[in-house]
Amino acid sequence: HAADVHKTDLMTITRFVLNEQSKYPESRGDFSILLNHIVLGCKFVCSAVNKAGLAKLIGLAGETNIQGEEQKKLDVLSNEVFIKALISSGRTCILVSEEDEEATFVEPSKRGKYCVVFDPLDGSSNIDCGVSIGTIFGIYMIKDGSEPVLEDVLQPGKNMLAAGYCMYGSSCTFVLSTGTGVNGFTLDPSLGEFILTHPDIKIPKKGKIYSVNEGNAKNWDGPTAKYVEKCKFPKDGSSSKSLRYIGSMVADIHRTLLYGGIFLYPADKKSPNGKLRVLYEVFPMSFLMEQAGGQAFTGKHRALDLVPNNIHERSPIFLGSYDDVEEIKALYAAEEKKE
Ligand code: P6P
Repeated sequence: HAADVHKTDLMTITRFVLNEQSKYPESRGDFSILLNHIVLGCKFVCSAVNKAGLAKLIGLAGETNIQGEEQKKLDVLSNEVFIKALISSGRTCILVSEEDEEATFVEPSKRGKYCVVFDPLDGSSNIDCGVSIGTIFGIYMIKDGSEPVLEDVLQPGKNMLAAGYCMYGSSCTFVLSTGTGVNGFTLDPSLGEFILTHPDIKIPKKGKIYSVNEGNAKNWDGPTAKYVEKCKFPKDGSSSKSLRYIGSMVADIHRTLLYGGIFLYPADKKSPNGKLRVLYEVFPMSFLMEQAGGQAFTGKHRALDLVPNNIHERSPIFLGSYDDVEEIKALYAAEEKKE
């Protein structure tokens, strides 16, 4: 019977968000409208990404198409779709995209109270070989009701109201937290709806996987090198961890969230602040990890406490299972004591 109920009681992301909204009677549904526009953008990108391979075959993606028009690269196309969808929602006032050097300030007639930071197509260098890629986003409320200013998107990650990602892989999976846990939805192409498939995701307290680009090993600092060594040659007789590294953040994070373990993009001599961007990679993924019972650390402090100084700032990041991150925090703390 339970299975039948599931089949007939379709919990779509729209219904889910409206249920959430009903907990705030004073809410006018602005957040639900905003999220629906983000979901719309993801559905479009999912369809475009799935066609990318085919499009390349018939000379569309990234080259001139049969009408001789220059076909936009998918990440540029995705960015335009999200910018337009977010502005047309009438609920945003500042947009920060990985694709745009400057923040977008929405014109007054279309302004709302939310600020959205996003990477429209993270890992897009992996499209041609068919590796999963994704959209990552975070949502802030403008700090006070007056004129939107850049400081409204330079808030610490702990001030985010919501964060999530959409992974374009073998299936299209939308993972979202609005601050009361993490839920995953899978796109049913026949309905064009995201259906709740992973209710209340909790990351295992400890994992058996570490995820890092070992190719950077020669540039790592002491604590990271010691931690990875421990993963490979545990001193306490426990079995070594498996290495899984896809090189597409959404895919690596999704696996970490579901299976447990730790994802590391440390600082190194080449990149003193690491590679990943604070606003639209580090903060949303750290927000999700904490909401799922894990944690996120920069090598110095809790990732969500970081206050960014510019919209494309980078930070080292260690996130995943609570106990695994504790171990690397201890190694950095010991290093701190020596200095
Ligand atoms: P590296 C993809 O280009 C990306 O921004 C993230 O999606 C991914 O986690 C990271 O870079 C991979 O970086 O240096 O290991 O290739």
